[in-house]
Formats: sequence, structure tokens, C-alpha cells
Amino acid sequence: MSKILIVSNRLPLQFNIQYNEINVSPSVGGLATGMRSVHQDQNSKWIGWTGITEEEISESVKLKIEIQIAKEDCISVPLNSNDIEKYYDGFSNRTIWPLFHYFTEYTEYVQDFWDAYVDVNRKFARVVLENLETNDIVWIHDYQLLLLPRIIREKYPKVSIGFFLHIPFPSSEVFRMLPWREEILRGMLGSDLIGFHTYDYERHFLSTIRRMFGYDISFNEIKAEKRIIKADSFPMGIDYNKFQNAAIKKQQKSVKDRSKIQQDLDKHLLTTPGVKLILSIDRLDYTKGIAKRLFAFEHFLDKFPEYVEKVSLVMLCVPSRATVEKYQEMKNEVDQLVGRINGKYATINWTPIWYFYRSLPFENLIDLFTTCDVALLTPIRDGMNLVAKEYIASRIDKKGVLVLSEMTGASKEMSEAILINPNSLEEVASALNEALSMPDEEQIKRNTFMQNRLKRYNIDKWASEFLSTLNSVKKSQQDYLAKKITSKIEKDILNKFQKAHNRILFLDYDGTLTGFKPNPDMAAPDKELYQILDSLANVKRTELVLISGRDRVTFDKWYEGRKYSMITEHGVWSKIPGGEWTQIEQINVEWKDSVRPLIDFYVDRTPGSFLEEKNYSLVWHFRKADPDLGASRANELKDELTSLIVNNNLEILEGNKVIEIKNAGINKGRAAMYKIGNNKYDFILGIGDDWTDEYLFEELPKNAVTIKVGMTNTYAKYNLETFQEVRKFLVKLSSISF
Ligand code: GDG
Repeated sequence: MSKILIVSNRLPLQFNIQYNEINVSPSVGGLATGMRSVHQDQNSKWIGWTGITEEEISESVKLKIEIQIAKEDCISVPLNSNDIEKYYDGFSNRTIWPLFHYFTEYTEYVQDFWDAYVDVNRKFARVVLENLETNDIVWIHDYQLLLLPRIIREKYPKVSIGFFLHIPFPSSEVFRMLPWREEILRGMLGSDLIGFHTYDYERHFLSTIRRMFGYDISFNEIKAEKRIIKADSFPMGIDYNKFQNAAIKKQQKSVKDRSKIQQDLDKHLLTTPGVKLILSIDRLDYTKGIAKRLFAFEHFLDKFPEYVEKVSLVMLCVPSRATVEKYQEMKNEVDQLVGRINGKYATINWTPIWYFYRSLPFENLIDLFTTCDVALLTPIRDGMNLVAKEYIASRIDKKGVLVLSEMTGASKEMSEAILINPNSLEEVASALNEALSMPDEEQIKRNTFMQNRLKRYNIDKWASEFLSTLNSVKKSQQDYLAKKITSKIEKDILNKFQKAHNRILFLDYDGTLTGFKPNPDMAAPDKELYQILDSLANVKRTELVLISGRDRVTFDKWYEGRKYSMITEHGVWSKIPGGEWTQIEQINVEWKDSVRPLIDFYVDRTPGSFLEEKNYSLVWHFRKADPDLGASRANELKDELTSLIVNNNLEILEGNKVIEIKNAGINKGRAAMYKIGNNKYDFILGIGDDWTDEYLFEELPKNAVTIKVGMTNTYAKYNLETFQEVRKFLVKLSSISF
């Protein structure tokens, strides 16, 4: 039975060793909390580090830990203190973490850290490979293991690998600062599916890939390394019922059975009626905006003094990465700020900030979620922020107001919260005032919307959508492979070709017989191509037709005196060897005068793009433009052309980085069928690379051999990957002996 191998830096367990005895508890943190329920529900093994270095474990404890781990269906990756210092504290938390959260000034670029990162990713790979069986799925998590997909793929090219990034993926302008940027991206591209929390992270990733490698990307599919790799966004949900049920259970408890914290909270609320509590919970991390939050709270008390003695901020900070210097500095800053603000405002009866620097059991989190009137979450950057979702899910009374930073992934789904820019003290202070005075009905209305959404798109849905998308990517890779010309298929085609009496070959030019160049004029045929085409044209009873969107003049210049037939401008003109150009379609081109100024306008606004004027069409080329700008301008242009297209019976052909406007109804398929006419061909071949060639594949008779160059959905029967493969194939056709 196939299984899922979940791989993350840490196992979802924490071990506490005292006097050779071990105590196990679930580990805290977004990834562990979220994936734990996936692990429980699926046939899976979880691979990761225990949190204890090899140096810290004695032989006897080691065995005990292994037993505990095995009980939880986990497998450990042993790491030593040097690994942790350089791979975890170093490259993961002093390089990638700050850079991906846009803290570029905190980012350290240290070769030693990078070497350790590569090393530890290999250690993880070894354990994965030892446990991997045919048909297993590998689901890798987060920024510590960005190289792992590639290492596994190299050993097992066919395995299904999903990767999910729990933190933001930054803009390409920031990502490119990383000296090891290519290796990191190549590592990620070892996956079949790469998941992000939000569309913004996905689009940053795709634009980075496009800029760095120039790979062909259509929608969110990357065509690279002879595979289709998909990037998609899957906003991580929570185990909604767990939070609701825990809140219900707590409410049903008698006063004396409640937790100590709850009893203290109850007592406080009873003795100081009308007082309100604001809650914040996060790991102590500079990305979470804790210091800014404190400044904002101070500003709030200054600006709205009526809340003095009426509101307290309950701030739970979970210790995190305490060995990294920046975290120690931040801890000092937060300690001092809390001290200063409490010193400034505290009265005998009131402490403005209740500060807890530790983690609390789950039950106490629920106490805080259900008791506090407002949740104030102000990250400067946060991949998702599950606490925001957990707060809302725990509110069985549907009350409580969420004040949430718009820099969190969660803000994209929780628009009913009061969204704030955490850098604006003014905005946060006003938001707190609004939250504290929000009428109950309004709170209930907003939370009902959010709860319904959280209930629907919960952690199970998140995981199942990720896994089913992974499955469908695998399937489309297989579909593509099924169309690939294998040596057996090739043999059949060659056989048919040899036996036929009357053959016709339709070959597209750009992208099919030659690669793309920045400018179309630079793509003239090379010597090898002339040789291939000449020998094909010399095969007896074989007509070779070059069928292209190119103009007559260019083809005349390139093929003067050669024995090829030609169809140009997508099917307007036709010529046989030694003959004159004849017009297949009679057309009127008055429309050009109204379309030309529009394209000129786009040329001016899109550096690197240009207009090509053909006799019967206008073409806007944007291959040399910035890829994102080009793609977005192309969409704008298509939109603007809509009414002109309809009124003049025109058509837009979208090629590879080109938009061509021409009269409707003219296409390569129609032109090829004119050419075939009543002739009895018993071998018809069509090869092309972009969707203008799909007309050809569609129109040619059923028994024709149709071949698409590249990895996209197609009418063609077969696929070849590159123009070089096409050339090799044509050489084989031309060298058949009869
Ligand atoms: C990373 C990304 C992304 C917190 N304190 C205690 C405790 N927690 C639990 C919360 C929540 C989790 O830890 C924290 O998750 P977050 O999402 O808020 O933040 P990160 O740890 O930074 O997680 C983040 C996440 O991965 C998932 O992809 O959302 O953006 O940075 O579940 O409830 N749990 C217990 N005691 C505590 O004191 N028991």
C-alpha cells in the first residue's frame, strides 16, 4: 500500500530529557500544528529531526526516543550540533528566513552556512530514500529543505514530489540578492507541485523562474526539464472542529474544573467589571512585529486615555530560535519595552501589559482565545498566521474582534477583520478603538462569515486539495508522456512513410525547425537546416511545404531557388517551387489603419516590444520586453482590441510572445486543405509548435501524422520536445532508402 512521506525540518514532537527519562509532547508552531491532523488521517510516515542533537543523546536515551518516535509513525534524521548551528540557525534562520520576509538588512550570506545547508539536505534525502517505496508520495515542507526535491528526483525521476512553502516567497528583486539563488530554485523545481499560501507568493515565484531561467510558463505551469511543474496557492486552513469543540468543552466545565489561568481570568473580570482584554500570541520573532505592536499600544493609550485602567494587552510570546543573535536582541528590546510601558501607565489596580514569555498548553490557548475581546496580530510579514484563524474558530459566542496585519497571508481570506498596516501606529491605535467599541451584532455578523469560510476550507480540505492537485499534475505528465514519440512509434511512422506513394509534409518554421531569437530577423535558417530540408525535398513523390506566419518577402529571401512549397502569413499566400505567389484568400486590409495606432501606443509603453507589419496582418512582438510587463500588456491589448475585432471580422492569434491581428477565417488548417485539394496523398505529416498550428492539426485528415513541439495540450497525435528533436526526426525520414 502506498504511503505519504511527510518531510519537515522538525518532527511534530518535543522531547524533554531529565535524568535519562524522556517526556514527549506535541511541538508548537504553524507547520506542526497544521500537518499533525493530516498525519493522523493518512497512511503516512513523518520524517524530521527530533530537536535533540546527536551530542545530547546518550545511547540509552536514543533507544527510548526511537521507540516513542516509531509509535507516532515518525522517522528521525540525526543531526549534530554543527549541523544545527550552520544549517538551522545559520542558513535557514539567518539567511533564508530574513530574506524571504523582506528583512534584507538582517540577511547574512555565509559560505559555511550554505555548505552545511547542502549537506543537511543530503542527510534528509538519505533517510527519505531509505524509506521510499514505489508509488509513495513525498510531501516536503518549508524553507529548510528547498534543495531536497531535486536530490530525490535525481535518484527517483518518476516519484511524486509535492513541496509546500510555509513562509512568503519574496519578489524576484529581493530573491535575486541570494548568491545561491539558482541552486535554490533548481532544488524547488525537483518537485511536481509547489504550493504557497497566497497567489502573491506564487506569482513572485513564477516571475522569478521566468526571469532567471526564461522557462516557458503558461498560467501556473512551468515547462522545464522535460516535465510539467505546477505552482499553485493553497491557503492553509486549521482543524476548525478541534478549536470549536475545545471551546465548547471549556464552556461546559464547572468553575472549579476550569484551568488555573481561566479561573484567574474569571476572577479578574469579575472584580474589574467593564475591563476588556486584547490578546496577542506569536513566536518571539522579529517578523511578527511585536515591538511595533507595543509602540502602537502605547500610542493607543496616549491617544485614547479613556481606556486607561479599562484595557489590558495579554501578550503571549513563545520562545523561539533563542540561539540566534537577532532573536536575543529582540527579546531584550521587547522586555525593555514592556517594562517601560508598564512603568509609565501602571496603577495599583491595573497592569497595561501582561507579558508571558513561554509556551502554554493547548487548553490555555483556548482559555485566552475565548476570553479576550480583541485579537491584535501585527506581523510585519507572515506567510499565513494561523493564530488569526484559531481565534475566530474558538469563538463559539461568535463575538470577538480580529485586528489583523494586511502583511499576513491570512488577511487575504479574512477581509471581515479590521485590517491594518502594522507600520502605522495611528492606524493600529484607531483600529483598537474601533474594535473595542464594535457593537455585538456587528462582531457576530463578521465572525459568522469568517467561521463559515474556515469551517469549509479547513486543514483536511487544504491537504486533500494539495494532494489531488499533485495527482493531477502527475496525470498530465503521463498524458504528455503517452504522446511522446517512442522508438516504436517512430518506427511505425518511418514505415508508413516508406510504403507511401504520394507524400506531403507541412512544416511550421519558428519554434519547429529553429529556436526563437530575440528578433524574428535573426532566425534565418542555418546550414544544417538547409541540408535537412533539401534532402527531404529530394525524396521522390514527396512535397515539402513550409507553412508559416512569416511574410512572403522573408521566405523568398531565405528559400530562393529551393525545391520547397511555401504557405505564408498563416495561409494567405501559396507558392510552389519555381512558381509565383498566389493568393489563397482575397482579403481587405483597411482595418489596419485603425489597429496600427493602438499597437504603436503599446510599443511606446512597453520597452523592447515592436510592431511588425505584414501584408495581411499586424503583429506585436514582446519577446524582448520584461516578461511580466509583456504578459500584462498583452492582456490589456487583447482587451482593447475586442470591439475592433468584432466590428471588422478580425481574429487574434496568440503565438509565442506575439499577438497577431488578422482577418478571421484564415488559418494554416484551411490553407493546408486547399493545398491538399483533391490530390490523393497517402502520407500526410504536420508539425508545429504553437497554437496557430492547432488549426493544422485539427483540419488535416484523420490518418495524418500530427506532431506538436513542446509540452502543452494539443490536437496533435504526438509530441516532440524541441526543434532539435524535430530535426533529428526529419533526418531519419530523409535517409530512408526506397
Ligand atoms: C509558520 C509561518 C504560517 C503558539 N503559541 C502556542 C501555540 N502556538 C501555535 C498556534 C499556531 C502556531 O503555534 C503558530 O502558527 P503561526 O501560523 O501563527 O506562525 P509560525 O509558527 O510562524 O508558522 C506562518 C505557518 O508556518 C503555517 O504554514 O502560518 O506564517 O511563519 O497554531 O496555535 N500552541 C501551544 N502553546 C503555545 O503557547 N500549544
